[in-house]
Amino acid sequence: MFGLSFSPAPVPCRPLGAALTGSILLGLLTACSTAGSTPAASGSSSAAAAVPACTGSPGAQTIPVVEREYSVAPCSTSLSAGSVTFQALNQGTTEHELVLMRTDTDPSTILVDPATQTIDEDAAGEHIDEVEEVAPGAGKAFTASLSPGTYVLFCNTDGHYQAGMHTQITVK
Ligand SMILES: [Cu+2]
Repeated sequence: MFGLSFSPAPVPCRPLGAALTGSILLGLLTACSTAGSTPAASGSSSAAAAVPACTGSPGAQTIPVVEREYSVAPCSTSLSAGSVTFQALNQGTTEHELVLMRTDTDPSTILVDPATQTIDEDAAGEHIDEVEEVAPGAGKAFTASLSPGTYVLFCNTDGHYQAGMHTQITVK
């Protein structure tokens, strides 16, 4: 599982890696975090991977949404009303889902049930559509016809919402 996507991540600190083969990764990470001269501008696993650009046109948009632990990153948070296809792209290492809900509530204030570690998708707003069980490295899509308003894109896998997997979007 390490080999697939991130193993040769460039470490933007110092060019001393070549000499230190065996324990380079750990060594460089330590060097990075303590050196401080170059705040990890790229390469760290927490740095945002590029989100593919939005495509289509107002009324028929396609919106890539990159999911990882623990964030939901659409190509844009300001969309046009009409047909919108959301493409959930799981760039994380665990399974995610992508749910679209219409609500005016600030997503950070929506209650998470401590027993289930999820939010109530029907109580918190109007559930529009979703894709479930998006495997790491995989993608799934759904298309919705959206009227102007405020929505939330989120993952409701146990514990993921409160860990940060929610993003508010506005449809105009
Ligand atoms: Cu998730």
